[in-house]
Amino acid sequence: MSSNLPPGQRRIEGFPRFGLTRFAARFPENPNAVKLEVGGEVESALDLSAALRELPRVEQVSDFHCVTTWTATSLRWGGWRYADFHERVAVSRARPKSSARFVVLKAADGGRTILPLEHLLAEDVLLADTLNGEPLTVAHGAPLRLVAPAHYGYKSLKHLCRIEYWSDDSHWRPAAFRFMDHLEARVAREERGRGAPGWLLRLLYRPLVKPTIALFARELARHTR
Ligand SMILES: Nc1nc2c(c(=O)[nH]1)N[C@H]1C(S)=C(S)[C@@H](COP(=O)(O)O)O[C@H]1N2
Ligand SMILES: [Mo]
Repeated sequence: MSSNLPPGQRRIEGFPRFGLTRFAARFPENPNAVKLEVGGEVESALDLSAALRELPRVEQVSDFHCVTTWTATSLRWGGWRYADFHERVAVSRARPKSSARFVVLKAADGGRTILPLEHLLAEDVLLADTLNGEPLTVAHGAPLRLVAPAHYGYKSLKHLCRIEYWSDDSHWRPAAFRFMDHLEARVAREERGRGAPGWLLRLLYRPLVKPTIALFARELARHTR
């Protein structure tokens, strides 16, 4: 898993805190209490966080690919499969329209992302609350985050607190510039952004890695001291 990296990716030591610059100094108000509202085109909008406890826990080891070209290898995530949450909890209790094709995910730091429902149902997509055997830290998305290893890191939303089911993507407003936001963002196909080829975005993004890691570390230190 770790020896052959996808196109344009380079292995990084450790696992840096990362994201769009404007999220560097934003943190969830309550990183200890899981909240998971389900809304959008559903019959009943409700908080389904308690229902997670009814689902089987899973662990998985996967690599994590940031669109800016760094890859953190062999991260051990623990939590619940999104497919289990969807099929055993969301469908029966929130009752999304049968036409639901897209899921918008929203975070307690103001972050958001979108994925086609079919990709969220893949076996390796988790709602994770542990990393390497420890509860998630604020740095890595406490109290709950999405982990979608086949997609660039910007789909693995940290501090997840709301999920919305939609029939189409017409409600979707990207958190970043539109060219940076691919609907699917599959790593194997190098779908880094839309309208611009992956190889070009690699070159644009690579110089941002070091300063962004430094900024996110600085703001975390300021927040936790
Ligand atoms: N809520 C939220 N989720 C987010 C981000 C963010 O800034 N806020 N950044 C995204 C990006 S670009 C990446 S690469 C990963 C980084 O996850 P990490 O900070 O745990 O390394 O989180 C993604 N999910
Ligand atoms: Mo990223």
